[in-house]
Amino acid sequence: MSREVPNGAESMTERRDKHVWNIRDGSLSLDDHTLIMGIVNATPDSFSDGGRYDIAEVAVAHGLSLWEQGADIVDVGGESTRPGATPVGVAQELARVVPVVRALAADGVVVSVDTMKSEVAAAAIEAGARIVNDVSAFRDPVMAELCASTKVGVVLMHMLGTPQTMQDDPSYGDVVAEVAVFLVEMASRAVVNGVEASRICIDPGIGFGKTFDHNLDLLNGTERLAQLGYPLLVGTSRKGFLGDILQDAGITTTAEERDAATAATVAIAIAGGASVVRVHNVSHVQQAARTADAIVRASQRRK
Ligand code: PMM
Repeated sequence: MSREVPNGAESMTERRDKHVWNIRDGSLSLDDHTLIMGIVNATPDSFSDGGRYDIAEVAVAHGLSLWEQGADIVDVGGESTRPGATPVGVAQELARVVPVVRALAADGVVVSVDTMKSEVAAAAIEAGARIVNDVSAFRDPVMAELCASTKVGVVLMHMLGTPQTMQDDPSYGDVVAEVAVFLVEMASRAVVNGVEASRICIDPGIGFGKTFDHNLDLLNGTERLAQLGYPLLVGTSRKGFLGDILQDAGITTTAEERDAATAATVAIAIAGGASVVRVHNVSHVQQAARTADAIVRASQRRK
């Protein structure tokens, strides 16, 4: 089941030269192909079954199916971060996330936990999570130390404000420059707090305190963001701005109907140098990602 780089005795510098992302107990190659992070939202609003199924069971089955489709990482979250979403308490998030992480990790899946809470991250790591995906980039003061001591991979994402406030008139001078400065600062702060640079991945946070134009500017700025010295993750999957683009083109879509639009953004992100894409429909997006990879790598070989 493993698609990982063997965990040898190389130095950190050698590993960075070879373009790997170090995670807990191993590393993921960034050279072979763009990594696909499949999304599992273990939240009741994500399943339209009216509560007929046990959420954990459905979430585990979904995670396994994404893994079998070729996801390199399965990202498990128990708190919706959509604009205006109601925050959930620690106990509830723990109850949603930990059983799903444990079951997937036991099956050999590389699991990341999508959380802003160090208590949830700690329990998820204990249950087998190897990456912490924190959309707040370590606002919880314990998070950096936890990630440093457990040697997990980390995703540090840019968000303006909180999911409750982030879409209240977000404004920037130069969105790409400001997001870049923030990400470099957060990564440096993580390093100061003991997180090895080779474990850090950065993410501009598409849709998190961004207008329609900001999202497009950030995607057009992928190349700048990918040159900041850390692998870049881009998460556009099914997001509202894709609905707006399609609406402008006379195409009305639900979120689930935006996988072709997502695939277009994935190709653009990969052309700009993104190393990881976070998506709902792994099998669909994988075709776009592998195609973009082949084109980008052919041009790199000739340089
Ligand atoms: N987007 C969402 C949740 N978590 N994590 C990262 N690193 N990047 C993202 O863009 C991101 C995320 C919100 O999307 P969802 O509710 O569809 O999962």
